[in-house]
Amino acid sequence: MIDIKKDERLSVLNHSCAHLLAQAVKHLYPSAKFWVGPVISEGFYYDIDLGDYTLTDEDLEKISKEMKKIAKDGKRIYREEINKEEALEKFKDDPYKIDIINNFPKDEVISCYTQGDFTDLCSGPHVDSVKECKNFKLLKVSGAYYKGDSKNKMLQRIYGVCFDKKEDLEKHLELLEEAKERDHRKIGKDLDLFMGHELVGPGLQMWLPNGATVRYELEKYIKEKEVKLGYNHVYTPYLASSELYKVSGHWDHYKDDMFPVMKMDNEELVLRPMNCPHHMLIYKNKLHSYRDLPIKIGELAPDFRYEASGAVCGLERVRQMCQNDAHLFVRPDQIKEEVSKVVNLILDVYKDFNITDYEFRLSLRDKNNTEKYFDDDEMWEKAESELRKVLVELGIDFYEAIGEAAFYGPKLDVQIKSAIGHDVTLSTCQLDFLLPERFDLTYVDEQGKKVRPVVIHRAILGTFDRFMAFLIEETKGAFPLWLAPLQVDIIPVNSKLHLEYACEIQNILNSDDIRVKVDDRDEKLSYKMRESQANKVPYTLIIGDKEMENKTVSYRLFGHKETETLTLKEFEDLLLKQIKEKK
Ligand code: TSB
Ligand code: ZN
Repeated sequence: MIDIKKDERLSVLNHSCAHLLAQAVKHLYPSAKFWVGPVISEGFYYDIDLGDYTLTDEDLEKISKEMKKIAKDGKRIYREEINKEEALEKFKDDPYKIDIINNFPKDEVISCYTQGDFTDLCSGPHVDSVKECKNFKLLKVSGAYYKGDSKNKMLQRIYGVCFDKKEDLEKHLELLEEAKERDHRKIGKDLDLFMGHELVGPGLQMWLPNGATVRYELEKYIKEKEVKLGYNHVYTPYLASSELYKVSGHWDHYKDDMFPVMKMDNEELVLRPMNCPHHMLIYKNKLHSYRDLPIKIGELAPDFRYEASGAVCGLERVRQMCQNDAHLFVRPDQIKEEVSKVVNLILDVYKDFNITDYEFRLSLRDKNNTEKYFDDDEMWEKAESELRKVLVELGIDFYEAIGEAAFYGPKLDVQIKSAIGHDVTLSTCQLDFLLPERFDLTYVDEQGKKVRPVVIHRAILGTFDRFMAFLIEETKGAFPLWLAPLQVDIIPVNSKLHLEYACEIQNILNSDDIRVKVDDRDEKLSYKMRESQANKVPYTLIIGDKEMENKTVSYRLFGHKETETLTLKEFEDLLLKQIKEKK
């Protein structure tokens, strides 16, 4: 889907359309007060204060009609430059605009844009005439706190999008509809994969049997892969004394993302936001020689993060997550090789899941943000350049993002886009010279001296939560055979006559660990087949007289209309082969 903000022309057009929206709102609700109306990747929005009144979908239609009228009238849009004093006078009835103006330096030249009877404070640029904004659509209205702060008043945010051509708008709206259909929250509900509940709370999802089956397969898949690569898996507690996070530095640099301390007697416990500190202690539990390194400690580990309630999103952003985590303790001379191996593992896994639409991002620190990042220029420069070198050597395209590093070091993140357009990190590989220092980790080098190892933090599937969200959207819920919650749905044509043979097939496939069910309900065949398709079961078997007599199975593959027939043995072998090959 097009990123409006990245397209220069569309960006200006959408900004002008935000003004057009504000003008229409002002006509219909003269007491409306306006905050800001920026362009975003999805189009534009405007934050508006309408007192106690809450806008409805019908109101959006009314506003839309008024916008069309103004656009048709076709007034020109004029830029005007004024000084601060004039601006304060011009917008004296708009407290939010006054707030913005007050933040300008005294001798700032302030620009505003006027179209007909409406003037807005704005740095521009804009299109020449409101006529150009006629192909728009208002998408939705939602609440938004003034300045994004929940202590402030809730304003109403109207979202919209605008294109030059009617056809482009229509195509875009179609894509939006499609994205809604692909949204993992919708599919997750339709296919009984996971659920939330207000009594549990925002960002806390429950995995239902279907979703849990997929997750179990994912866990098995990645753990087996890691074991082959020399990882050792551990289990560690989800709680720890707050002291642990004071040693690690989380207390100073990550506290806002953690749940508050639990105080008992004279103890202070916290829910862990990451697993690194526990793994550091496991490494430190023994003396290590240079010959033992790299040591790879892996864990499928639950973590807890205080994500804002407005930011949580299905399984994509949760407050309790389970990381596919590992910490690699390496010698400095092993950094390049081990980071390359992690990158190759990411690429290998992506091949298995047929993931092709992603971007590598080198996430760097923001030097000016001393609150988030520990202060050691030399350490940062070294770590950042090591990661950059690996990407260049592997010939991987990437972009750099300042301010996206972890507090302990730079990251190599793999970014993907969700169906509704969120840009999120799936996999990550991070280089860390800090935690080994803070935990005083050592190994004995060839000269018998104690020296520091380096830590690589990495999560290949990221978290099972976010990976599942991604997988649901990629497959639209039609999981590949090896992951499908139910792999084979057997429908006897006659639930009495053909039941015995159906159960015989079920037993054979069951003994191969294939997930299979016999649908012996007293329903019509066509109804059962439709339901099987709706549940996106890879193989639907139809078992009647012919199949029973010949010891064959007739099946329909999900999404196909034709029926194929094989002997039971051939069918069994086909399934086993496909599961093994992860087709
Ligand atoms: C890789 N200490 C490292 C670890 O060793 C770490 O915690 N890195 S992280 O903060 O980047 O998190 C790892 C991965 O978890 C991210 O790449 C992302 O895929 C996933 N993740 C982060 N926050 C959330 C969340 N709120 N909900 C779901 N998944 C998340
Ligand atoms: Zn870590």
